[in-house]
Amino acid sequence: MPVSSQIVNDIGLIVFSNPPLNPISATAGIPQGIAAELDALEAQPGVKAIVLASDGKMFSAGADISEFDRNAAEVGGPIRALIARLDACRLPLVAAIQGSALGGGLEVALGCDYRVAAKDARFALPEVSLGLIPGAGGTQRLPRLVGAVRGLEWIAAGRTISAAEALEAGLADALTGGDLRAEALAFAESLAAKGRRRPRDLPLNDEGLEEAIAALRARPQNPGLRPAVEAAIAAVAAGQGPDFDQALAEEYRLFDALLVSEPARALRYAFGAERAVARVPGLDPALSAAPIARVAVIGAGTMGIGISLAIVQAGLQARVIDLKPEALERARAQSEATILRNRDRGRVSEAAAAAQIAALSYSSDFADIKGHDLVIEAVFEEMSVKEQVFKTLDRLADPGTILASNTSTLDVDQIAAFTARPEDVVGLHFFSPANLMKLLEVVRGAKTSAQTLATVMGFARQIRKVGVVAGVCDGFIGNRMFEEYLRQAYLLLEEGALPAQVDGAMERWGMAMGPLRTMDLAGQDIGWNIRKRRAIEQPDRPYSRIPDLICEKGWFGQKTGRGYYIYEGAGAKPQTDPEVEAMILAESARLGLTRREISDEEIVERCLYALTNEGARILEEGIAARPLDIDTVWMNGYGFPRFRGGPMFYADRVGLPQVAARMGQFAEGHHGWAWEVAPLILRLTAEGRGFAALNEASK
Ligand code: 3H9
Repeated sequence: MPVSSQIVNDIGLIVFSNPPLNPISATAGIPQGIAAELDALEAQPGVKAIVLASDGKMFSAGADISEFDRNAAEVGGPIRALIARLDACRLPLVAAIQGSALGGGLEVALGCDYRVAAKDARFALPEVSLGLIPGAGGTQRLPRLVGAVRGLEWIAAGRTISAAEALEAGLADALTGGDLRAEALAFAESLAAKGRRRPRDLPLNDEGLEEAIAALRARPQNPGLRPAVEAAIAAVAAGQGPDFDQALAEEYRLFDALLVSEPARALRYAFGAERAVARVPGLDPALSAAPIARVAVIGAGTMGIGISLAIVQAGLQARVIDLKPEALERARAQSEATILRNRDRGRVSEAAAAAQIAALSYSSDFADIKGHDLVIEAVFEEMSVKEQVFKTLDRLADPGTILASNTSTLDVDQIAAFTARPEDVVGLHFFSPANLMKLLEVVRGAKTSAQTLATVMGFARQIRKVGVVAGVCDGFIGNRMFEEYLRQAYLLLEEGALPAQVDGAMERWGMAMGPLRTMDLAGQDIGWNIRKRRAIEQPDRPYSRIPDLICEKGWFGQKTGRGYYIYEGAGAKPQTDPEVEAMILAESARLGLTRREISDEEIVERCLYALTNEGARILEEGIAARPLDIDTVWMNGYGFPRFRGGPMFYADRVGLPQVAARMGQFAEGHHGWAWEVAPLILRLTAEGRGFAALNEASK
């Protein structure tokens, strides 16, 4: 039974259960069940108060997000009806909160008179991060308990509140380190004679609200979350009026409108996609990941340092192995400096920082890879170097140790063939800086075993990365698509745009950083090597010389102080470079192109549809299993705005027929190859379907 009740010493106890996280799911009958048990208990003459509790590690993760796209008009109904029922109850109500009370879960607790919580409980109304606002009374009841200014701050930031802060603010009424349910029952017993204290009946302290709203509006905002923040402001401000139900109706109206808005759709797609990537099609879900505790990282360069930091930050042991003692010393110094900086900035405690430093060890002896569950190679990106390393690993590593390569472009099958255990070999492509970036491309070789794959996906979770499985190809999912995106950026420069316009258009659209600034940050020299290779391998594709001209000057980007822009000093803003602009104009002239005015719209469409088109080819080749895998790569590794949902989701929202038609128009320019519409897009368009259908079909 998802909801049950009993009577303990004249106190009613309702317990709901919807594992693992207890969302208030109407499909599972949670709100209806709680209301029914409330009816039954209220009808019992001896019952003096009621405790509402849940089973499991968390009180509730909120309303059931998986229901939001089914019938938007009905989303609010059941949970709002339950809270109205709580309001109407004649008996005092106490919520017993363990773990977290989030979103709609917290709103149900706010429908009770009091909240007794475990000492380590946490509270949040995180709806804004989904492009929403609390839509079951949270914007009205929370401010009445903690004040309008504080309530708005918490809602607008989706902030997580500790139990201690909740107690201090009046959101929690008692904390316990002991038996929560027993404490909540005792608390209910102590107030049985007092009658009800409904949060809706409390006066609203709105002192300073106008100033707080002005300050909130003045803060830099993620453009995708701005509509939700504005709605939160409007809803909390509506609470200043005399009629609670009218304010509540305003909140419901704002929530219902946001629910079907584009940013909210994209943000909840992102939420689902980032979790769905862990369910790898064809991989037996019963196959459990072998635990990883000790990891050896081969190579003490930038990637090796970042990877080893990510490992120790997640509480595992990392041993960095490099033949050069001076590289190890540099790695040790850099890693310790990063950890201590995190400590000084209050990101980790003193004890955690000490534990991270202690979990790092260094060796220049390859024989020290013995005793490790996983070895991650992060040496120079050159097949002959990889060959040497993997032959050594094969000779020295314990049987069963997983051997991973951090290669970003090389053939993982070829690397696996250097060993006698290709089933234990896999690609783990980290993104720089590896201790910060969420994405981990998990490259499945032709012979990688299902067990190896399951274990490294578990490892990705352990180190708090979003692991996405990719097949073997040059560039895997992300970098292969990035090349097509960059190709358009370069061609746009030849045809009439300038760097600041290309970057500006993409950034205004929502990309964290424009393509040319990204290359300046990453270092132009890396791209240069790949492009030289491509010019030979792919003679049919349009090739712009502009980045080569810049590289020939030695302008590799931020690290050399110059790239597409001029950078004066560390962290300085990019300045327009007249010499670069002159070079671009000269190149257009050399090509015989009459430069033209290019709209921001064209820049955005060309860069994005190039991504979508290559993404479709990647799907056709089975390099990515589902469109959602591609979208997750782009949102977590390339600064694609979550409120746009990734290049495949976005193309669906525009409509594939429209996307294909625009590609056809672009093909009329002088760069035909790039706009040969991928057969998958043509097929889906003919079938009247979108990429979403492929995600659905894989469930
Ligand atoms: C809301 O409440 C609106 C109301 O104000 C108004 C209504 C009218 N619903 O993340 P995990 C699933 S909006 C459905 O891997 P963790 C999740 O998809 C909601 N499912 O665990 C996954 O399923 P699967 C406000 C949910 O420990 C499984 O549970 N609430 C929900 O890493 C495990 O999740 C939020 O925004 C849900 N609400 O992280 C909180 N939550 O295994 C959203 C989770 O099939 N949730 N699932 O892929 C979270 O932020 C994280 O899940 C949480 C746990 C921090 C709770």
